[in-house]
Amino acid sequence: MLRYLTAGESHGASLVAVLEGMPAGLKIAKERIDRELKRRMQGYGRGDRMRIESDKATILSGLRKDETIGSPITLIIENRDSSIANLQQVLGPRPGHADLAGGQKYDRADLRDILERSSARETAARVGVGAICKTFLSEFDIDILSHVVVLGGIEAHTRNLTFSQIRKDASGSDLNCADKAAAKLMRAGIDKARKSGDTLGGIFEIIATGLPPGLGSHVQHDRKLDAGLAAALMSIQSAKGVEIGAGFKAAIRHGSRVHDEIFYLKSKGFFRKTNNAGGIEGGISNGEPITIRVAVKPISTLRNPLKSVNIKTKQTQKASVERSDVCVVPAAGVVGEAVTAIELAGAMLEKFGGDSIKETLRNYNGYLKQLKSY
Ligand code: EPS
Repeated sequence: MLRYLTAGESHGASLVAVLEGMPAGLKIAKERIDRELKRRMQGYGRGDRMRIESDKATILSGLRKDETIGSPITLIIENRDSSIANLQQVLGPRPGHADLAGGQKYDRADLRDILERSSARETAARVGVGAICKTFLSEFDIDILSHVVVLGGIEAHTRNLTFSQIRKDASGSDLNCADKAAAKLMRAGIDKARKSGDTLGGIFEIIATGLPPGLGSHVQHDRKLDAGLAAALMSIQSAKGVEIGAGFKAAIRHGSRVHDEIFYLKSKGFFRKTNNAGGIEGGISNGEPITIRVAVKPISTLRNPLKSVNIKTKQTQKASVERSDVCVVPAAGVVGEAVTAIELAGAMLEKFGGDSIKETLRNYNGYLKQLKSY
């Protein structure tokens, strides 16, 4: 079983993650982890914190000579801004943030005690864990990308692009968007929102390729692959909706225009010409790419703040203003890749097991052989 925990406050000493269940014998390149951490910090519309930090991971346990040894892997990412002890108290909860509900739940008189942990800074730790899981998935030629498909109401036109075209075009964009013309309009939207002290949300898409059919299961609610992925993606700060394949559009079409017809070629095995199911049927991967879209709300810290109530005096006041971003959709996509990688690595290990990569690969190859004669 693959599991992980993160710890750390936004302005505490550091972020920490412990990942357990990764088989032994996997070569980990620290540069790959740092590259992912850097990607998370980028994106037009990010705030000043990203100019302060330069996220890098230190691995404290679980590796010997850059190779996993089966024991829990501990990652630590230091915060350059670790001013938590000196930060002023927060009394005006921001609508949309965890401030008020968290303050009530944990009975804190200073909402900083809540926001320090609810901040999306925590996602740096998850991106570190995700980079290790991506390395694991590479052993099976499973690849994951994210790209921005909507930002501030502007839609990117990418439906006809292949996986590699999207990767190429999106990675050259400071918005991780494969449609240049749309990205220009999105950037203008971010500039406008910044000027008026407002924020913007959007939608990112995740595509995962190279998956075998058979991950997850229809037999029990908590073994369904789509349910696990949806939970993982919904757990990203700012996520407000997850749709798999055609998602909400499938609800308004006839069945004949939704379900992906089945074909067979001896050279290819079973395959589809459409992928409205988004690669998952009955909670099981069907061998087609997994496609998921995640709706990201606008950041809830507004420089031109909304109405709120002082939790001490109960007087109406403006919500508190913290240093923040105008838009985090591209960064949220990088986090989406990470949590998808963690979920898929867990599903691979559930199906194929193995305490060493050699064993997992042997089991995997045996299954592929079995599928060939199905
Ligand atoms: C973030 C770090 C935070 C914010 C942002 C994301 O740093 P700070 O609060 O010091 O500016 O920039 O957090 C939020 C959007 C939020 O609502 O908390 C990060 O590392 O991703």
